[in-house]
Amino acid sequence: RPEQGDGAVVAERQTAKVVPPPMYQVVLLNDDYTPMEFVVMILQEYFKRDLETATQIMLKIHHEGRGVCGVYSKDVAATKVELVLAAARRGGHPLQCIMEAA
Ligand code: NFA
Repeated sequence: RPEQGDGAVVAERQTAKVVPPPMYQVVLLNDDYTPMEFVVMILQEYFKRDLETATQIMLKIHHEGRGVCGVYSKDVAATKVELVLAAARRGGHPLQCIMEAA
């Protein structure tokens, strides 16, 4: 960073220096026991999806085995996984939730 004789720092054009933070997908996995309505509720409550979108994501998980609920920074994704797993255990459901690099 260039400096002048009087100590003033001169602004310099910034080139290809700002890198975005790594992002993580939060993924729900299908199982045979968790009720569909519970999964829809989880998607609305913890991933801020409206009823129609939550239902579409739930059905995708049901049919394809897994589905992305949202993409977040590492800390936010990790917190969502913990909150979803805690809610599932409270409800007595085996629902699994994981995070993976996006
Ligand atoms: N497969 C579950 C059922 O038939 C529903 C489900 C959907 C579970 C998405 C987990 C994730 N009750």
